[in-house]
Amino acid sequence: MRSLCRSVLHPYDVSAERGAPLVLVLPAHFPAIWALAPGGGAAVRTADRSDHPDLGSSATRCTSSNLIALMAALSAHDKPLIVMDSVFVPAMQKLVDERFEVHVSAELDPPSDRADEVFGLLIHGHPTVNSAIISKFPKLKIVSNFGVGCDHIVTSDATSLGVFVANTPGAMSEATADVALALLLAGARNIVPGDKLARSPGYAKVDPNWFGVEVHGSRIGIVGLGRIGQAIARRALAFDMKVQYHNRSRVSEDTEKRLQAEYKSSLEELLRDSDFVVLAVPCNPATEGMIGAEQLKCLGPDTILVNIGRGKLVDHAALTASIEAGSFYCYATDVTEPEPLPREHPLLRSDRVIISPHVGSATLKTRSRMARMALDNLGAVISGNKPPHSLNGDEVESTTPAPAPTPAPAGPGPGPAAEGGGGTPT
Ligand code: 8YV
Repeated sequence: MRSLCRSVLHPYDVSAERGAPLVLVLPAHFPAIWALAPGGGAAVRTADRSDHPDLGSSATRCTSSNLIALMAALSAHDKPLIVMDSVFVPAMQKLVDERFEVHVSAELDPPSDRADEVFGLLIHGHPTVNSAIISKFPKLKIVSNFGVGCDHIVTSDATSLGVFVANTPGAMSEATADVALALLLAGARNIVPGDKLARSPGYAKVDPNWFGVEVHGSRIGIVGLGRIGQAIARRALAFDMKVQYHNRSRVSEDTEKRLQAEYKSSLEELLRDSDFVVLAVPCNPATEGMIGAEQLKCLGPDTILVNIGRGKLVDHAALTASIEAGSFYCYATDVTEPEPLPREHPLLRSDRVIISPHVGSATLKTRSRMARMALDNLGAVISGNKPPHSLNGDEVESTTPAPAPTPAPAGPGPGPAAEGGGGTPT
């Protein structure tokens, strides 16, 4: 019985000497279990009740026979409960299922009768998370975003409700920079219309006067020289491009030297002086709509504008007008606003537009790294700690009394923390 207790109840605190009361210290996500531990017989008592206000008053003792039922229930509910908006591919979902009990709900609804057991949301498909969603879960501690950009989460709502918002910075920088270059090259060298032409039934031979735009030796203007922007700059150097950038604040001299990057304090000047412009900034109230009609006018007729940030960075009405007027060469983007664009949207009909379906981070290696980081954020909170990558960690910590630490559920150690800092989503 004792070894069974230890194995079933591990990693929760158990002490069971023969003939002595069994002491169980269960974390807050176990309230339902205690209904299964009626009084009588010998064996179960709680630890210091004042430390564990969730424990019911009838949950102090149970007989050895109903202890078996209790343990069976414990093993079924052994893992902390989270809600996901959609599941991962099996290889990644396995990482989640090893550590957590998962309820899947596209609308982010709790499982019936268990709303107060849900301690975390793990969100995958950019659902809106605001106070209305968070309020469905009375004991929610964390919204763990699978991705770096958190523009779909109202972080101020989460903070005021004492809920951490965590993300996965750094995990996808290289993969996303690869896609930025793929879009840039495809736009410059007419790869998409060229592919259509080469497959078309009447195709005989390419017009010898149909040209693309030269990439090597050209000037790239990177808007946002964060992690992703820097990964793009390194790739651009390999194409002998001159690297220029605009940023909220200038990067260190070392970084500028390493990337041979020239700072432009004016966005408009960067747009005027670049053959390729890549948007790699996070979307927030300061950057939303940063490329509007005035900025689009700065682009030259052969300029290619690449967007791997968020659709909302670009005013789509102004963009459509500019594309239709042929005022710059090509808009090559991984993101749109909305996503997807309505099927009748004029941008979908233009040969000057290339759209990849938000796949910047979409490789199994990168997405698995992101999953591990998102899980580490959840695991830290279960252990009573601040998530390693959070947007509001300090604020939530300073307003919330520290929870009694509970042992972290089994699982791999911390993810690639060195890659990512706090809440700067680039
Ligand atoms: C998505 C992203 O998170 O990191 C981001 O900000 O947009 C992506 O990596 C990913 O597509 C999952 O939705």
